[in-house]
Amino acid sequence: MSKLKIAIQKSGRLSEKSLELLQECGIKISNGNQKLKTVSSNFPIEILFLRDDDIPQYVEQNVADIGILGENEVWEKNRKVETIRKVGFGNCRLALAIPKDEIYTGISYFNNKKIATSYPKILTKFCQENHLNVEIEEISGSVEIAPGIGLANCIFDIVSTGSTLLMNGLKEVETVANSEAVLIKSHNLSGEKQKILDKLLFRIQSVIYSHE
Ligand code: PRT
Ligand code: ZN
Repeated sequence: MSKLKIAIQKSGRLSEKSLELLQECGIKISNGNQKLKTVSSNFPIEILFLRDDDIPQYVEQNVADIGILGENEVWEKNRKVETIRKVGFGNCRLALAIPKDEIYTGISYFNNKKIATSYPKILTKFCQENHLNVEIEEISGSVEIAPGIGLANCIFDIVSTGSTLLMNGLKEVETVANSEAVLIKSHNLSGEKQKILDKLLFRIQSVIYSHE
């Protein structure tokens, strides 16, 4: 019998909750996330532990059949995958922030500004929709320090409590999107794998209801 391959984050903010969700679905997982992959002893599933950035590509290419990751990564990577449902954790927002002493004049404030971000595609789309002419500085991490070190005027990043912005002398002025962890699937699942997925989805549904 074939196994459904699920990709989850190896180590990061979504790792523990993703494993917990599977365990709450009654799926026994033995090896933790030290290995690259592991199988369940009581459900036809194989778990692949990956960087969240790579999950959309792997699902598009059928290396994994399904995956759990932040919807922000699904938008940014823009791969051919299907978003099935939210899974009840990982809530955050994508927001624009500026130095706290600046006077914010509305969205046109960003015209001709240099914005640092790890999400250039989402930001480009937002700027096009709002007819903003900006310069986007793509960096892979520690985006919040960019204005302080003179790399950019402002930032576009993930915010959850807002304390990182505060610590770096920034203030949030526009929320561009709300994101949370979602389950995605490949467009080419076999009938057999779809059946396993339906079973899993039924269990996920019950787990999420029981949390509400
Ligand atoms: O190694 P890998 O590539 O797998 O991990 P990663 O470092 O890219 O991702 P990770 O683990 O930081 O985040 C995984 C996913 O969690 C993100 O794609 C979001 O969908 C979700 N998420 C939820 C967050 C946050 N909350 C969050 N607060 N991702 C990042 N942050 C960061 C943010 O970038 C900023 O630096 O936390 C800081 C802000 O937090 P506050 O609470 O100070 O506002
Ligand atoms: Zn990542």
